[in-house]
Amino acid sequence: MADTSTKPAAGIKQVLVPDIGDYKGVNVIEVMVKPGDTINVDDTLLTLETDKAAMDVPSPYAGTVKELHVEIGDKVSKDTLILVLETAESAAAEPAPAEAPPPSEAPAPVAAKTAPMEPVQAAGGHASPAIRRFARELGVDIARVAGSGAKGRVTKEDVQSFVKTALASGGTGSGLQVADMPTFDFAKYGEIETVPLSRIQKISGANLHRNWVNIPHVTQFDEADITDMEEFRKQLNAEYASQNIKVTPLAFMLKAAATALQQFPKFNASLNGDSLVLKRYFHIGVAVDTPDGLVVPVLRDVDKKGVVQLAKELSEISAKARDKKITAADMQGGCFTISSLGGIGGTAFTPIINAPEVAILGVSRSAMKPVYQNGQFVPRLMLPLSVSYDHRVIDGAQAARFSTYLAQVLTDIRRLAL
Ligand code: CAO
Repeated sequence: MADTSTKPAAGIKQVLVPDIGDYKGVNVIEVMVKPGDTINVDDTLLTLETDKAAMDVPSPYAGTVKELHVEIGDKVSKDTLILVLETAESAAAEPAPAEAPPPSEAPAPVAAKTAPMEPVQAAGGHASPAIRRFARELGVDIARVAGSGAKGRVTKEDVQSFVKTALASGGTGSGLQVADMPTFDFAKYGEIETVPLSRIQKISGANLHRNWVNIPHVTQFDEADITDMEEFRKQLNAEYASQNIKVTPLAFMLKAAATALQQFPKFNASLNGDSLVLKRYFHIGVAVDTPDGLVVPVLRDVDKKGVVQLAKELSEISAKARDKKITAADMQGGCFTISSLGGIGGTAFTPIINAPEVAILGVSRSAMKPVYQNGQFVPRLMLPLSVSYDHRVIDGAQAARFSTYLAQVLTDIRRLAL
């Protein structure tokens, strides 16, 4: 509605998607503003992506964002309403229409106002033009930033956290000063095939590397006698077979881990500067091996669920992961992670902590072993446990107590009910 007061007041402008050529239903991959933000003419509002290129949509006006009408994942076309802007007083001198301006008043085509259409890159450091510009301004090599956005895209927050980490390490002179890895011409020595890393491998690789170099890891090994647990598990499987529920040892491990986390709150914590954030919820991530790489969906409130319910959720979430249907939200909010290679084999391994968590449980394959009990060797089913922990938060004695407790709970599962 036009402003009828005598004093110069701010005007209301609707900002629409400008002419983007023949494209329709284009993906919104980045939203750079939120309600309350003050923006200038030509500030980037959105980044759109077609199957061939990414492009920024600049603001045709200056002002304050009153309403935002699009979000990441929306599909937009020319004239889709992006936002409602309260323009600055000078701009408000002209009457502000309540409805969308007719096409003749619509902002100029994107290409005229913004960086040229930029091809989407197949390599690491995939980012929109606005984020590339932001990274350039900070002197950041975008290829070195791990992307957490959709399709592994680098977001503004990724660039900011990259800079924070670089400052925290380089600023104190404690950054890793190591030589770059040399490149090799393997074809000189024989036939080769080059296979690009999957998107998941690129993201998880960067995260694993970051966690490995930033966290002082120690791994505590232990064994749990799960002879009785296995007997009970087989009994459960027979009972629930008609409901198609398969209870694997991992469901018990989840429950036992939640119980141990309740007993040892530091294992359910995150470091935040000089403080420790102790979480009162018990969400546990499970590493799932998929054809495209490793993903870690999170099971919520494990402490409040029974073993059968956990087994059901575990098979649902791992099927979802393998069908590539897992979302970013499914992988967020974890307090602790379990990486089980027990279905495959091995006697022990050293899992890498899934930051910002401070500990992770690795589970290897159970095996029958002779155990000395009451003066004789008896055959018992022994499960190898490997707990990696952040030594800045947890000391060795606590880690030994945690692992021992975990093993005790698995040995005598009645303790899960305590
Ligand atoms: N010891 C012995 N047997 C075990 C076992 C263990 N610790 N854990 C599982 N098994 C058995 C199961 O009982 C099942 O046996 P049956 O088929 O005879 O019933 C079989 O191994 C296969 O189990 P599974 O792997 O299908 O199921 P799970 O619940 O144990 O694990 C999941 C689910 C998603 C975690 C697993 O499939 C997976 O992806 N594991 C790999 C995780 C990974 O890659 N970790 C490394 C990350 S890098 O640090």
